[in-house]
Amino acid sequence: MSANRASNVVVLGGDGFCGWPTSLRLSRQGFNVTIVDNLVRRKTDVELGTKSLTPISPIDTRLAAWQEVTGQDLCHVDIDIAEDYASLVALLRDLQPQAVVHFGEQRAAPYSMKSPRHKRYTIDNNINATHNLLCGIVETGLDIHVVHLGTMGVYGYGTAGLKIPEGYLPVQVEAEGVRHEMDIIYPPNPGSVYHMTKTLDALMFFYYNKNDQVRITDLHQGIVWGTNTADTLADERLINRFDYEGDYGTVLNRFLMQSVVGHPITVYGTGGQTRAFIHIRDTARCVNLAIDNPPERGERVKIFNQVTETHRVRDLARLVGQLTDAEVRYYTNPRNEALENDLRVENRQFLDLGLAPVTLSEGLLEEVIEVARRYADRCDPAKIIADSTWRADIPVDRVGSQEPNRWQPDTG
Ligand code: NAD
Ligand code: USQ
Repeated sequence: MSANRASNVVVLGGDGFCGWPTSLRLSRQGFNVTIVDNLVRRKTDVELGTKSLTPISPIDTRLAAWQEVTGQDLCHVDIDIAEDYASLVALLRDLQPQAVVHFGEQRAAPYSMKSPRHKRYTIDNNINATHNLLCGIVETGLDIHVVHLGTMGVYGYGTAGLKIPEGYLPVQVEAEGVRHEMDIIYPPNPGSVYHMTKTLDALMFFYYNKNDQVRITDLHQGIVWGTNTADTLADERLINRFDYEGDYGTVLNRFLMQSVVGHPITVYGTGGQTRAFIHIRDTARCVNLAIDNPPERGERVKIFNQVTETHRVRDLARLVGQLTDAEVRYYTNPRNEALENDLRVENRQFLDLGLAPVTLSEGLLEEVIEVARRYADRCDPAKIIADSTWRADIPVDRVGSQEPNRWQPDTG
């Protein structure tokens, strides 16, 4: 094991859907992993009257199981990183981590649009969490690499005919007859209050990198699907969470779960949205690659598009429908988004670092279906339809129809 491998890594939000399998992978790779998580996601399940489709163990049971299975220690510290700045700074001073992986934000777009309280919580939580981390690193004077989980949603999902570049757009401007070439941050175009927090995070990264030379990698991740990794499968108590309800459930996992419990597949609008996807196993691999390939001090924020493929929502619905004989239905879109979009994404950097992507295959879809089947009795059908809408004038559609739904809110 190299000295590098023996280093401390802090995983903010390490009890969550992406953070848990990533923490396990990093621990298995030999990093000393400390999970910082205030367990708010578990409390949100209580608020929403729902629970993970998979029976996730309490955090202490998870850690004990990992110790038993691998002999590796994983620690958990309960800090609200948005509220308790002093404890976060004390932890950084104490551990002097090589890297902090930052998953610790409210990540559901529908939850962020539920009510003024949810909008304000999402902004307060996510912006303070990221700013506390950056400010705290500068206060300690430590040279810590921040690896942040951002989103493809910072770009919006249009392409203007080009592949969405990895963070920076080369432009030419003409001033007083002289041509200048420069890279600008790709114009932000958030589609929800949640996505907006990620565009604001990006601006904070730009500033702290410029002013204080904080080393930062921002991973613009697509929609994560799948449930387990080899590590979470090692013991039933290590199982990863599976969100299926209207706020936190994401599209492909939802469609697979719906097909199992006999609910129609809930395509919003025409299903014309094209989105970027990545399997949960690649999430963990990419974060590992990002830690192993940090930017130099003084280098600009490194931005990766953490995606492996793109798919149109209605194509995914058809695929799952054909695989499982489930009915596909179209619902009034609770979101304020385009009826159709094309999406092409540059993702060379991770491929160049050796990522061999896990892409959508029948086998992997079956794997998720199998998990959903095993725990189908934990599903509350009443929680499947999304009841958060992007605007008060958008109706909640609990019935759907067989035909694509082209209704859109008035945008003046
Ligand atoms: P999650 O909600 O399952 O996990 C987030 C974790 O952070 C939770 O365990 C929660 O308790 C913790 N947390 C939140 N606020 C905190 C605070 N103030 N202090 C301490 N802990 C806090 O979400 P996830 O799906 O694992 O997503 C993790 C990150 O990856 C998010 O930032 C999200 O934006 C990003 N991401 C997720 C996806 C996806 O499809 N799940 C896609 C792209 C990007
Ligand atoms: N959709 C349906 N039916 C459903 C659920 C969703 O048609 O039952 C559609 C939505 O209208 C949307 C698309 O599927 O067009 C994706 O929705 P989603 O809920 O799967 O994903 P999103 O809200 O974008 O958010 C998720 C994660 C978020 C992450 C983001 C990456 O929750 O944390 O940032 O994916 S990305 O989409 O690339 O920006």
